[in-house]
Amino acid sequence: MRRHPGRRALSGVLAAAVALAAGHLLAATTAPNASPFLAVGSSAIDLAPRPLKEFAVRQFGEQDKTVLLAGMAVTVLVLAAAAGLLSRRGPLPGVVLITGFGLLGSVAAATRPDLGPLGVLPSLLATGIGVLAFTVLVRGQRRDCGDRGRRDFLLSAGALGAGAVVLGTAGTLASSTGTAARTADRALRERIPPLTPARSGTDFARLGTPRFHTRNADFYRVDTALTVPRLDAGSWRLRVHGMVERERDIDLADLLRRPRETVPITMTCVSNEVGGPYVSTAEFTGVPIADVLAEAGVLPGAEQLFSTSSDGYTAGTPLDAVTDPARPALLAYGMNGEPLPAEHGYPVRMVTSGLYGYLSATKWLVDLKLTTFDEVTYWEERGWAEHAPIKTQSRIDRPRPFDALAAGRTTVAGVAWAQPHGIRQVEVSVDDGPWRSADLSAEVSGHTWRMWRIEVDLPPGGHEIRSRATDRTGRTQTRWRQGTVPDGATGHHSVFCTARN
Ligand SMILES: Nc1nc2c(c(=O)[nH]1)N[C@H]1C(S)=C(S)[C@@H](COP(=O)(O)O)O[C@H]1N2
Ligand SMILES: [Mo]
Repeated sequence: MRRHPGRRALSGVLAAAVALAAGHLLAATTAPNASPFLAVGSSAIDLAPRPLKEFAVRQFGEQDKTVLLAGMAVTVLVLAAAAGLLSRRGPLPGVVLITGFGLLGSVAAATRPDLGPLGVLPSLLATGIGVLAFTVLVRGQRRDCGDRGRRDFLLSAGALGAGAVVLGTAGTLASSTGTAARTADRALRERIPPLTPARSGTDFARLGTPRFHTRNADFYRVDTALTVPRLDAGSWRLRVHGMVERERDIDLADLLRRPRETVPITMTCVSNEVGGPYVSTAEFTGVPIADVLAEAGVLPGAEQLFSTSSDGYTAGTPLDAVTDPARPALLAYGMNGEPLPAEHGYPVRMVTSGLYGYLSATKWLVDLKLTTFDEVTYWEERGWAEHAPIKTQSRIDRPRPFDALAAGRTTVAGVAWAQPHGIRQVEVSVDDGPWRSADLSAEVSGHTWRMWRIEVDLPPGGHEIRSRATDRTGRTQTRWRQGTVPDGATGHHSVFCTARN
């Protein structure tokens, strides 16, 4: 084996791969997030310092999790190959590395909020299999270095490689199917009215604005979940407790029996940069949160509705927002005429008009606790604000940045939002010239976005077009540039383009 560095490196890689795959499969049959690979990934997400997180979101957008997993895979395989190379005199270096990985996975799994103590089992199994596979490969090599040794090595390496692929694929398939509770799901579908078609004039999609309703598949997605939680509608329960007179324990049948509301709401993420894509609109169906709270009887002194998801994410919504009769705040189970897609919180999530999603829109909701603001939430621990009303914003969708246009008259169009108040006016300025008022789309409600368009005259040359919105309280979007931390970005969106003769 001393003379075969390539085989040693490959042994390390194969042992690591088969170990991770075995852990992944065992986890898939119980709790998918207990997969050592995913547990470490989830912990990395939770432990990442804020600047790193922002960088990842900015650089990779919704692909950030794929990039993380790919980076982890490369790191593990490179280290495993290195440990294999070091194992010249025997398997010890590789065994140490694999055990180290195993410990890392166990610690990560043991500290995940959504996993019980059994969550470490997949990591322990993976460690055992990894150590065994590596030892067998390295030891087998020491016995025979000739052609037979070569053949034996290729055989066992091939078997291990194939085993890793089969186990890993089986694990991924098993965790994505899950147990479907057909009856509960059918009851859910029956309670959701078909999507109300948007009235004409509510968007300028032909000019490049979004359509009024964002399709579920196109709705922006932001969450900390490395694998999408797949909850079973039949066994879903929501606990309502804390500062209440009567604790409640609600199941889906109970929720579906209650009076429901169907309303379009525009959701916005606090991480949306000026001009960014994290804003979408859907018609949500659900039960007013206030109804459930009234039933539980909120005790005096409660300030915050502290919500927890099945995967341990927490958010704190100011109580006055969810009990404000002027704005929808729902335990939502329907989205655009369908049950919530798994990515958007199936079977039940919160949606609150006028607050950024991180503190008002918990997906995969399982627990509501009435507390004071002393109880600190996931994003607050990471430096985001305790209160975060959505800031009035406008975005230019046409022209696109750096478009080359024909000089002369051209249409500028975009979208603006100011939930829960709504948009009163959008103005556009070219090259810091006077602000001119744009035409607005038909208003649906203050809880939804509004599209705008205007004709401008562009002489040949480079131009900067900027927009600003004024909400129904009369407040105009500030030009002052501020980043997304701690409570949402401000500033005008501006687009540079060139006009040619
Ligand atoms: N369980 C859970 N709910 C969550 C989050 C999360 O990470 N986990 N992210 C929140 C954030 S930051 C936003 S902006 C919205 C996004 O909802 P969407 O992905 O359906 O658009 O969900 C909120 N609810
Ligand atoms: Mo967000």
